[in-house]
Amino acid sequence: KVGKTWWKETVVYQIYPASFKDSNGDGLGDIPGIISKIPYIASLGVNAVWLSPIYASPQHDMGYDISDYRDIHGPYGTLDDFQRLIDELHKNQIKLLMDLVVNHTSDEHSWFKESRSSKQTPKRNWYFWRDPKYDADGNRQEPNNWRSIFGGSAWHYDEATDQYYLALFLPSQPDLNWSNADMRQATYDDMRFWLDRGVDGFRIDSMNLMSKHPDLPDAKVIRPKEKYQDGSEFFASGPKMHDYIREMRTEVFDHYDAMTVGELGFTKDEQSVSEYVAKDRHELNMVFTGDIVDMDFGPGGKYERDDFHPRKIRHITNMWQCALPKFDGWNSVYLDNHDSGRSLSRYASDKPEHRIASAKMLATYLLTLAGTPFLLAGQEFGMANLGKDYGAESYIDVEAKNAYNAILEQRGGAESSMGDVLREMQLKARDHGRLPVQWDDSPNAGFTTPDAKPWMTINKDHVEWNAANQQDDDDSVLSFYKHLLQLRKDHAGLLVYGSYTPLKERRPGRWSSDQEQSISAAKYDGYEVLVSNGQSEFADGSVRLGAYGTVVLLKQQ
Ligand code: TEU
Repeated sequence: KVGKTWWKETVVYQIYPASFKDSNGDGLGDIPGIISKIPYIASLGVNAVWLSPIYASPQHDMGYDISDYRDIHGPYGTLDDFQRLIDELHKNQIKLLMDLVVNHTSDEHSWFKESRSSKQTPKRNWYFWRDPKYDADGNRQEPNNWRSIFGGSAWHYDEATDQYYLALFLPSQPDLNWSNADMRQATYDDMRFWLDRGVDGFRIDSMNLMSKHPDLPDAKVIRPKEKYQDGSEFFASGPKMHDYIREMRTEVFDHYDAMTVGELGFTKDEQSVSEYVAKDRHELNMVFTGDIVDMDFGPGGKYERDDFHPRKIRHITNMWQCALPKFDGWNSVYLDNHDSGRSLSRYASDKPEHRIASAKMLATYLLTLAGTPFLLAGQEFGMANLGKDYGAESYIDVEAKNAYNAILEQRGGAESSMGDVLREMQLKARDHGRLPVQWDDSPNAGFTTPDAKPWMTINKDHVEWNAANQQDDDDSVLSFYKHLLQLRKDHAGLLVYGSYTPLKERRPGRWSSDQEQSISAAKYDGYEVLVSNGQSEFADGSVRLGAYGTVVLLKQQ
């Protein structure tokens, strides 16, 4: 009943270019490095690569701050390298998705330079410029009280023209004003530039932030002690959002059969999400909602603790798996990306005694649900977060650093009071998702030459946990992934196009994943084991699951 298309049958492999493979010994991954690993990528059985940004950029946010949409960041390679990458991937029947970051540009983009140059330039209105406000004492204030996603005010004063510009992420990432039709057309041209070169689609960054409430009203004051407040009510899924997507589709995507996946922060309710992906709306193929990766954020933000419980994953999963088919919408399924810690360390266990079973359990989750799965390079052989010796001063990502410093300031500068925050960083910080890929057990893990200085810490556990030493081991995590990826193809009717019905919740009480569970029910008579991670037994119609156990049962025909 579900319509068949290539992007539903696809499994996407996310490559973070800085961390994948360095070909020239400068300690930074690059495009020739990715090309050299295409045989490995093809051997996994994935059919698409999502490449995080490789465009020209000053790299204040690892390339999510683009200064030229039509050029490649020098240290990553050239446009010719990029063309070779597309062609080589296509020869191996692998599609290429680029990261489309058009909610904002870098402040070094020529558009912004021109925009900030004077109030009269036609590009002034390509960004958000507003006059200061003044308080009763005549002190200059920001135009509204919105907090930036990376901390501090979302507004930045520019002396040259005595106005503020809006930047929801870093000050060096000014937000584009999508209500300007000329700006939209220029952006569509940039998209065509890549699609004309053979790119197969886009992961669209911060998609739902593109339409803001036209009046940019003050956010409700939820945390009175803080100067800046969460304004997402007025900048996420704003009134023109769906007009922009439809225009983008008819102007660009429809002409190329391009696959689209929109990243939706803040928008999590069934109705709003369905408006992006319901088939009859002709908008996006699928979206990323953040509810699993944000599941254990506290009310004060990412680095505050909220109870994590496996039941939450089940609840969120059941919700989306059941909701989107009602609208003929398609799911995306992911546990890992470059904005978070590794799922193995966050949601399961990277302890030696549980690590293999945990990684295989998460693999089973990822690759047997309804929807298009996305995995982050390294996940397929069980990469984990950095350990406790990666201390506060080690973190290099701007998000974790800003959050740490803001909380430290609230606590009066007492480093000794920061233990709880550090624990959350060890689980969730973006540094962990950006670790160089551990290809082998050599110094620098085969990511770069042994004497180079890698741009990012290499996890010491690469000596044991790497792609090379799992290659020929039938029981390895890597072999398990390959097996599951093959099963998805062999059982596409079920694993890709099948429907999802949650089992009744049997155990309302608290349980944890490292305890044994047993599920017995006559209804499993006549089933056989399709997948098991070695932590399950199935006999006489009943299942026993050990710690982090998983099993897939197939009804015998
Ligand atoms: O992320 C959007 C976003 O909302 C994230 O900032 C997220 O809230 C945060 O990382 C959670 O820890 C996208 C990109 O994925 C991210 O890497 C960029 O920094 C951001 O946009 C700005 O382009």
